[in-house]
Amino acid sequence: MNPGISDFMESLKGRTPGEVEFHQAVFEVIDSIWDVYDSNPRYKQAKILERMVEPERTIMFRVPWINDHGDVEINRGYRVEFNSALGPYKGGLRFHKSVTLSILKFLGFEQTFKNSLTTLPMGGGKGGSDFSAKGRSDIEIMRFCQSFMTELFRHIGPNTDVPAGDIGVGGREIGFLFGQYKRIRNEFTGVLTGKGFGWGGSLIRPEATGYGAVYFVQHMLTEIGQQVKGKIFSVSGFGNVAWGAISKINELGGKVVTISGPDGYIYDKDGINGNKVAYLLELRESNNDIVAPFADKFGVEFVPNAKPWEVKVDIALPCATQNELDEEDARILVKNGCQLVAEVSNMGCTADAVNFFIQHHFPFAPGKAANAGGVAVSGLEMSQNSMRYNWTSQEVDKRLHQIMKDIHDTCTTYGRSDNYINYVKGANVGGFVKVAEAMLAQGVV
Ligand code: 2IT
Repeated sequence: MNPGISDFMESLKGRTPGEVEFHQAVFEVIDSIWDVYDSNPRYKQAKILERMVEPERTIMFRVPWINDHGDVEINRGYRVEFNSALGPYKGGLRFHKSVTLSILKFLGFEQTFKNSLTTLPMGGGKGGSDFSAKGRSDIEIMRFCQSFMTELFRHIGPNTDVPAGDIGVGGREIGFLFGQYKRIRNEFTGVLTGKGFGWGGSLIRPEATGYGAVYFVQHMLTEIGQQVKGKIFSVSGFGNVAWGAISKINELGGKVVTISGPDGYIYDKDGINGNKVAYLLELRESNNDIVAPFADKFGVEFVPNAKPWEVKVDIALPCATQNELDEEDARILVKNGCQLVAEVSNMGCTADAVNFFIQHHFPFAPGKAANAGGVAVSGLEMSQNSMRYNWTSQEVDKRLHQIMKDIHDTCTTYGRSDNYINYVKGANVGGFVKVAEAMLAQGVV
């Protein structure tokens, strides 16, 4: 490893002990952009990288609430306001028992570069809680969301910080959070995105992450002379992101044979289509966080305690969570003839899996490029809220298409070499340069 990179990482680890996911996300970026950084004395002199890895502000707070039995429960709430060089902090809220400061710092750091790639004026942030909806009633979820917002409201605003959904936070939770913000502030503003259509939400926002990822995959396939039509896909997860991706793949003539949950994966050789796709939303709303009921309902195969990457497919799309696809999975996919992997979850692949793909010149897209369609349509929701106007779904979809094409172009501009497009390098350099230039222009702040 380049000594400059190892010194930088050692120093970071010394200041942020134990934050392994954050270290992983930083290393991936530093490794890609080091040559650009090293050869640009302006960046070094202004300590741009050292500043970028330190969030501008980190808020941690107590979230007390009362469950259906009348007992008091306490969760921990967070908002990491990472970087505002390009616009208000922007990024989702994750409610899941695995949430820690390290997880939210990795997500907020990634979000800064992702948002930069979208071409829209958004800084980077992320937040959430170790609260999990699993086994909770809708009323408990509402009480939790209200308590969470009773502290968060003072830190956010339509020109300051605009949260949205992530794992465990969908339309239902955004509704409860928005209602409480509006009540406390006495203001109806675009302070959150992912709102329902009819009360400030954008058409296509629920579908946007999955649709955008499939548009990105279409551009990747064009580069290797292929198309979605006729391809077999494996997808992990069964939430909003998987749902959007599967809908678009079906529309374009591809076939999805897997989905997964914490309990195992579904194999459906006929393809997950028609009312099976709509059922995914019901599964999520049930608050059980398992995928097995899908097999019972549709009479298809359920493979317990396993990941879908062992299935032979043409294209694999991790759509669940970080580090869900490791080097062993990557080797199996490639051995089975897989032709392309795109992360739709954030940091869906381990560092070793990513290295394996790049070393084998295998077409691989990182989440910050492939899944940027979600936050991009959040940016378009902010624009519509500012105008107090709604675009049609065709209008939003057209803009989403253009943004995904622009991100693909940025990746090829910075990542193309002889006969391989390194999308990791392309996305990181492309995202970095814009943020770095804005930080330089704004002085030492
Ligand atoms: O990871 C992500 O980009 C999101 N969860 C969406 C963030 C947003 O502000 O829409």
